[in-house]
Amino acid sequence: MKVRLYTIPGSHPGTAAQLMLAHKGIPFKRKDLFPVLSKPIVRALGFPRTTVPAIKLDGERVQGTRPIARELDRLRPDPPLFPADPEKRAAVEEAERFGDEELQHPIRQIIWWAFRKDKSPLTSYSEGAKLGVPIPLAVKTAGPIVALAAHFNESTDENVRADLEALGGLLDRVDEMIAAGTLNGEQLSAADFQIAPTLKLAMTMQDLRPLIEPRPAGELVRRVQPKIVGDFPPILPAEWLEPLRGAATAA
Ligand SMILES: N[C@@H](CCC(=O)N[C@@H](CS)C(=O)NCC(=O)O)C(=O)O
Repeated sequence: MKVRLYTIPGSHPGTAAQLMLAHKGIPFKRKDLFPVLSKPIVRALGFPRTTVPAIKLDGERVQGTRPIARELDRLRPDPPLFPADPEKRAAVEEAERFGDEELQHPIRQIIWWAFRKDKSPLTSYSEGAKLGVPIPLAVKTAGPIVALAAHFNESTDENVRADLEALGGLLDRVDEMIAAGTLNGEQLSAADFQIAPTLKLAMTMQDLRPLIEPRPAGELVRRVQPKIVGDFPPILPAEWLEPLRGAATAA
């Protein structure tokens, strides 16, 4: 099988796709794209939308973490990405939907907000990236790309503050799904591969790492080991972190 994955360095859904391919033991070639520039490139490659991960499987195009999970299971059923039992499968699919639709975006919004304030940590996030240009040059000229990515993702003060207010509740949902055995169960599933990279991306931020690490959510990340690199020194206003820190102390 000839497999080519299009992604962006550090992309959490892009990492989810890589974890699922690895779970299936399917070798693949990865093409890293610049954020924002990825949008027209992915469309020019014939995919219907602008997002990564986008994948060509023997020339067939599949886009989005959830369609990719299903196509991989269809092409190579073993080891599965979903439980065979219908009730358990429904729970995993709901966890996967939650990861895709509710958890992915706030973390994306927070990280682009942070990069707009300080681009210097970008180098740490670009480790291992194959962008076709030297990383120091890419980082040096990243200003307009970062500004556009923050704009497209609506990484405003207001949104990021609201994201941080809601994050405690989202982490509680992850911990509940772990306690119920839907996540981090005996067999890892598409939902684990969906959610762990998003948590890992959040944990690259020193502001958020200590609030996630001690939770069951942190254990899931340690088990799945999503290969997202990066380290962002404290940048979020203490006042914005208060609701999250308060929730961690109460728990
Ligand atoms: N939620 C979808 C989309 C992922 C997504 O939004 N990826 C971002 C990078 S992390 C992207 O490609 N953004 C460019 C765009 O929105 O056009 C999935 O899980 O596949």
